Amino acid sequence: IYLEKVILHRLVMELKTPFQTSFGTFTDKDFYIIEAVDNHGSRGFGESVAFPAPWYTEETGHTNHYVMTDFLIPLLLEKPINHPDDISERFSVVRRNNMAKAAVEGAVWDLYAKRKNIPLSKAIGGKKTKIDAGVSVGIQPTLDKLLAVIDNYVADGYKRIKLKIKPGSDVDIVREVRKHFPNIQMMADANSAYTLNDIDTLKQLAEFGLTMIEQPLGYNDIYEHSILQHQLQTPVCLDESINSLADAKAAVELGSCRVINLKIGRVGGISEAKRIHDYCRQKNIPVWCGGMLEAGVGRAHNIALASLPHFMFPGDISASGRYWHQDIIKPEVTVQNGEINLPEQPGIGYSIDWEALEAHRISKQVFT
Ligand code: OSB
Ligand code: MG
Repeated sequence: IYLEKVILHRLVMELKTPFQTSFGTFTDKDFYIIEAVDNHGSRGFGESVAFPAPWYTEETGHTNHYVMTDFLIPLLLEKPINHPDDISERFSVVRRNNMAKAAVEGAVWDLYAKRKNIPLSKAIGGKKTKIDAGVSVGIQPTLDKLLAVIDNYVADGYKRIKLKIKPGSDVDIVREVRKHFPNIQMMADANSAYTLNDIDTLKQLAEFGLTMIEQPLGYNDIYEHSILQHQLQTPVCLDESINSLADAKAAVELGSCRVINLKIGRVGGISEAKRIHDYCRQKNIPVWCGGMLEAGVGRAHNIALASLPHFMFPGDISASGRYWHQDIIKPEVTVQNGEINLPEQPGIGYSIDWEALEAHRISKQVFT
């Protein structure tokens, strides 16, 4: 692949409704669409998934922009690329900044699959023709509101509901939701809101048949989660703690979790996500695809990743309309009977809706 230029489109998109987690409330996304153009005029697209504030990990839209423009894009344009799997090695001179790396690598993956005239899912080894859709439900102002929101998602066919919990908004909430929805596949995500002192609360949640509890302890922790998992019946799923294959190995070997949430941005790209997927498959640790409130381009990458065989649970991969009034891709992502069909077009399989993208764009920069 001989790249001729990289274009950064900065977009601001307002969420349909604010999304509340244990650490803060999101109202909009300010992020970048990365467009890579090669010497044939083929174009690939990636999306930076960091949030406007460093609440979930240390990265933000601003740090993504800085690292991409000062380091990653020059490295990318420096010499031709044999295969997208080589990019993570080339970027390894930059420490961490995984979401910035993944955004740039993602554009090259899309371009590579388009040049081969195959869907991205096939380019990375995916075999599924459809994937199961789940939905992450933010913390709601009242229990009635929460039940009404879940009711709508159940009616839309979502196969798994994830509840956001935090101290003071946990056991009672989960009990009530389970009472109203006795049969739904349900899990809880704490986004690091607890400590080992809360072990009794976490044990109480086991009564309500949660398929797993996500990231209960420190965002950087692997050791204390191993202590917790050895005392907890409910499988622990790690999200924030897993930023690389090395982290996944440490967590699995120490028994810190029985499930891993894989996010392309958090681990630095599709290539590293595949390596973690393959390792977890060997170790019999199921994975599923997490979400970052993505717009259409990032959503399309997630759909492709989740087509790999060891994605064993519905992901936080929902319809475009779950977050956006108008997405930036055509067609938009839709959920039918709780499933999303893998697109069959080359690359990410969705076209850019340029009118929509330009409506949300606040600036554009070209690098050669
Ligand atoms: O922990 O997975 C998370 C949203 C913002 C920050 C962190 C997380 C989330 C979600 C929603 O759970 C994922 C999505 O629906 O895209
Ligand atoms: Mg999470």
